Amino acid sequence: MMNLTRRVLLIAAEISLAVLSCAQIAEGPEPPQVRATNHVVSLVLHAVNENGRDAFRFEGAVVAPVIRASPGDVLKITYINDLPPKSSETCAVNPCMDMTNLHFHGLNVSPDAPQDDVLTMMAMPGQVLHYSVEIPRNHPPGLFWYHTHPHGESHRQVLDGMSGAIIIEGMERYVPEVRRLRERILVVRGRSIEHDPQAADLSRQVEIPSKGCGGEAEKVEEIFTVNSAVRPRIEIAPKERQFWRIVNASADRYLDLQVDGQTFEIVALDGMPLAYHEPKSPKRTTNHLLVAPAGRLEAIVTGPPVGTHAALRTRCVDTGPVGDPNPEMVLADLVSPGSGLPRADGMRHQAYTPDDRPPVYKPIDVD
Ligand SMILES: [Cu+2]
Repeated sequence: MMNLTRRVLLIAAEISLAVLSCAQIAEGPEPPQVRATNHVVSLVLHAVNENGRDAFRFEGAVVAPVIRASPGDVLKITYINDLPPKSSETCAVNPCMDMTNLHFHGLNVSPDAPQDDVLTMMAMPGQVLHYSVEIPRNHPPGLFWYHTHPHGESHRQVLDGMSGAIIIEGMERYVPEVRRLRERILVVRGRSIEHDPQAADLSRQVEIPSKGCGGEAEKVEEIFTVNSAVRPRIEIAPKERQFWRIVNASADRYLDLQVDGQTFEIVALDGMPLAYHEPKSPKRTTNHLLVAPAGRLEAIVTGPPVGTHAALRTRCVDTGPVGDPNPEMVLADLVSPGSGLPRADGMRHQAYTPDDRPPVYKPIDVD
C-alpha cells in the first residue's frame, strides 16, 4: 500500500495537472493586427469596462490590437470613451473619474495634439479623441506599445489591461534572418489577484513558489498574463527558430525573462535594434534578461530539444524589504506543434511589406 504522504502528493499532482489541462486547451491567443492602407493605419478603439475591469474593445471584441506601421505612416485612431460615468474601481486618486487617453510609449513622435499628447487630450466618459500620429521616415524599427495615460487613473487602467503592442516595421534591415522566422508578439500584462477568489488557484497554476522571493514578505498581489491568457502554450518545434517580441506591459512589475535551457539571441531592446549603435554586433546572447515595466525584448528563441519541457518564465526579482512582491512564475509553456492543438489564427508569415532600404547606423563615439 502506498503511504499517506505519497498518496496525498499524487492526488495533489493530479489536481494540478487537471487544472493545467483545463486551462491549456489551445495555443495562446494572438491579438488581431491592424496594418496600413496607403500609408495610413486606421482604427477605432473603445474604452469599456468588462467584467469589472477596464479594457479596450476593438471590432466588437475585448482585445487590444497590434498596430503595425512603417516609417512614414500615419496612425489615425478614433478613441471613444465608453467607460461608465460612475466607476466601481479604486484609483490612486479616488474616486476614479474614468477619464482616459492614449500614450504611444517609446515612439519618436510629437507630444503635441493630435499626436502623443497626454496632458491636454483627455476624454471623459462619452467623449471621443481623434489621434493622428506621424511616424517619421527615419524611425528605427522595433516593438513599442500604447497604453492609457490619465494621471491618477493610468495605474488602474494599465493593470486592468489597457495596453497593446505597436510594431514599427523594418527589423529585417538590421537582422535579415528575422524575415524568414515565425514572429510572435507577446504582451505580458500584470493582473491583480488581490480581490480574486481564484487567487490561490492562479498562483498555483503559474507555479509561484510558496517561499517568498528576496526580502519581501508581502502577499503576492499580481500574476502575469501573456496576450491576456494565464499560462498559455506557445508552439515551437525542436530547433525551430522564432522571433519573439515581448513587452512588459505590467503597470509596476519587473520581468527577469528566461526560457528553460535555451538562450535569447537579443536583436533589439526597448525598440532599438542593437545594430543601430553597434553595426558589428547585431545580436547578443543571454540566458535571462531583466525587463523593467514598459521595457521590451526582441530576440530569437530556439525550440527546446525533443522530449524536454521548457517554459517561458520570469525569475524572482528581489525588490527589497519594502518593495512589491515580484516572485518567480511561469508565463507560458513551449510545446511542439502537432500536440493536438489547433493552429492559432492571426499567424503572420510575410504578411507585411519588408523594408528593403539599407540600414542606417549611428555608432556611438565613446571618445
Ligand atoms: Cu508608457
